[in-house]
Amino acid sequence: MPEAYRRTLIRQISQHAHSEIVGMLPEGNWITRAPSLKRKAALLAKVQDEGGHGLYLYAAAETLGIAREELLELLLAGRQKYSSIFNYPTLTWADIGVIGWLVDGAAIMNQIPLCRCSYGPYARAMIRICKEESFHQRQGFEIMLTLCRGTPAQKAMAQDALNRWWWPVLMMFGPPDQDSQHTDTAMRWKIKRFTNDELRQKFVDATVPQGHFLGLQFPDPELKFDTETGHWAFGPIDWAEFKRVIAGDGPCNRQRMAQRRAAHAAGAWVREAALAYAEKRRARAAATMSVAAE
Ligand code: BYC
Repeated sequence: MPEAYRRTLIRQISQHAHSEIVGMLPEGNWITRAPSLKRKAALLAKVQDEGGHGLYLYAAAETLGIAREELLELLLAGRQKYSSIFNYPTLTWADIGVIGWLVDGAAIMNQIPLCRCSYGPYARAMIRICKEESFHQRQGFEIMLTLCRGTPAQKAMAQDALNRWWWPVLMMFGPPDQDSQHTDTAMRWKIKRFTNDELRQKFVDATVPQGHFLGLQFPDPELKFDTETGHWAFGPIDWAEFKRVIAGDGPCNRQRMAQRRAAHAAGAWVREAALAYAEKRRARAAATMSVAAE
């Protein structure tokens, strides 16, 4: 395998894995405050799914010859990125609806093509992840539908969440094509199948009618359907904000990393116990083998 291809895959897959793990935090914030038992059970399952996605992806990265421990150290040392979107706060229950509807919706748009990427272990992990993300997207849309059909205060809460999340969600697809460092090679190597701007446009085209169905307004005065191109045209994205967030200066970057570091430290005894148990099993199996050989 060419070294540059391997390094590109490790970079993308590990950042993707970190995003899944850090992505558990904003939603985890609402598990104890979900408005009903049904909502709580669904949210709990969704957050657990994200943890599982992180594990499949770390396992896919390990096939490239790097250990999960090393990748986690890079994340915790701030030397590898995770998605910009998880540095925004979840202020109300409607944010949980918007995360499912838009963040998981954007994730699906980006990840479906990855099911056909040139590296098998990544592509195979993506197949199951995409199935689960599609359930997540629906649960988010259903939360939004309930709020939008509810009281005026609930509808206002849904609108406020859309206003705060819309632009950061568009940034999830990465910088515009002319500023994207990795797109050309990743497309040539068939890791990426579409450019950042192509996926962003597909997402806007799919999502705007859904928002209108909910009776919501997008916080973009320039959003309009272009009959010539057949696409929804949208206003300029604040790329300075994106750069600030990925450089570590978003609204919640410090909090997210502090929570991850604390969770990692608190889990040390579990990792140690698992290793000790594996060592005991290995020693027991070796002893049984040597008795059998005698
Ligand atoms: N946030 O050359 P570019 C999810 C970085 S969804 C932070 O275009 P590339 C989930 C980029 O890494 C989110 N950083 O890069 C959903 C590069 O920096 P480095 C995770 C970003 O790789 C719901 C630099 O900017 N999804 O997990 O060709 C619930 C230049 O960018 C971002 C994935 O990771 C960003 N938004 O394209 C729970 C999908 N955008 O590495 C979880 C797989 C760009 O040189 N990844 N950067 O330091 C991809 O498809 C591609 O890596 C990207 C970026 C489209 C994200």
